[in-house]
Amino acid sequence: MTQETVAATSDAVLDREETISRDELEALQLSRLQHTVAYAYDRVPLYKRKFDEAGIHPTDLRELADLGKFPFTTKEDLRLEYPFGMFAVPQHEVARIHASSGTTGRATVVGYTKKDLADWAKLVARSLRASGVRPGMKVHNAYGYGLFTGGLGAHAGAEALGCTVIPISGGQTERQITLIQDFKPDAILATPTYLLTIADAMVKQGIDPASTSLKYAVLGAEPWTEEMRHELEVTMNLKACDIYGLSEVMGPGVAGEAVETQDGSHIWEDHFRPEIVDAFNPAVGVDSVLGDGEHGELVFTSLTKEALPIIRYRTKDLTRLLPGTARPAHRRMGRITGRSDDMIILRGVNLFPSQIEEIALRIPELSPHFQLELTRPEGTRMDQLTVKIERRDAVTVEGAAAAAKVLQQQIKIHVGSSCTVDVVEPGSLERSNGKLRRIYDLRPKA
Ligand code: DLL
Repeated sequence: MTQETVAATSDAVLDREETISRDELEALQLSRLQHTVAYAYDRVPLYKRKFDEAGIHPTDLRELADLGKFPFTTKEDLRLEYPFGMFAVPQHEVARIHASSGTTGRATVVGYTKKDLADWAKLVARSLRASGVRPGMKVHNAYGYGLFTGGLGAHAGAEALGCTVIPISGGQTERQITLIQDFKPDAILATPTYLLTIADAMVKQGIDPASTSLKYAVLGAEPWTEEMRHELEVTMNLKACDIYGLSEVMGPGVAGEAVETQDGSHIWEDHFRPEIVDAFNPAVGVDSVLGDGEHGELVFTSLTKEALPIIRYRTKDLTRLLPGTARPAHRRMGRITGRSDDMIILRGVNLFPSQIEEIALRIPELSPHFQLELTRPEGTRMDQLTVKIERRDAVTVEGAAAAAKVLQQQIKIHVGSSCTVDVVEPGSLERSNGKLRRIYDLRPKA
């Protein structure tokens, strides 16, 4: 452990910044923020241009609320500056590059200095520790390795915490199961839907998923619900916590959940300043910033990053900020209900896949394996939603048909949308290998 750490809870040593007061934290945020906006303005032409256009200067940032006067940064900005235009250091100081898959346009490229990598590892270690992982534990890392930040990000954090890391990456589910049986890891790091795939495959092999050595799961990279947490905890007999992050801001470990409270991820506010803004209001300015507890789009400003300082990045993730609990100075984020660009608008009603997950998992006959299909039957202008969902193994076809009716009614009551529910055979829908695609938009392209 470094000198920055002090003893805090009975069985874990926390970073000093995890235990400071809110006042001390905000003072730290202000000085780091003042440095970051000046640093970004001086080193990244895009920020200079945007600040100048908005008539704002780094010296205008006198208190934390002044951040609301600065322009937002979007994924589009990163795409336009592809590949390295947003980097604030010369290339030889960039120790690592990651990138998004680029399936919906040009990839977004992010970079890290040696210090950025050390900070990232520290924050992932902090998140894992909050979620129950301890030095000396064996950690099975099933996040994908490569340009995706999940694999290498989680790996470095687990190593920094002092764990034994098993770098299996995503996929090859049979092999994952063999290694879990043979190596007896204490913790698993994966997307929630991939952990479900693993549990399912275990059952198929006649292995009880509750019988493994796994005690902790640290899950993220896609939206998931309390119902899914319950499903995984019961099926696998472990404690499942959330980890949140995004590559443009760092990667996994921007926020992490405490196992003793399991009440949402604490945003590590000594490194990131969060804001919630009105997702559908393009206005820039202090007025567009919403208060704690209000639902909107999460926006982040990095406070310590060197290679890719990011100012007011629009994540498109919809959630709200809540007061800190297990780490009182650091605010929590509510569950991500969805992304603003993943929202289905069905005859005027907004709908997210996580709402369907929440409702479906309360119906015992239905499994967590579902897809949403959007169609527009020929000759009509009406969009139609079909929920394809697998019945549980032990359920009869008649039982499943009754469950389908219940699901349809519940969606109508709780979401307000009419849809068709199609209960399908167990094992017939595509399984996740990482981030699962839930929405299949089969409507004719305009
Ligand atoms: O998914 C980083 C990550 C890896 C986080 C492993 C956690 C674990 P990106 O590929 O850039 O980075 O995708 C970021 O994924 O904006 C959210 O929409 C979604 N996301 C990430 N974590 C969560 C979570 C990684 N815990 C995007 N809950 C984000 C809900 C999440 N959504």
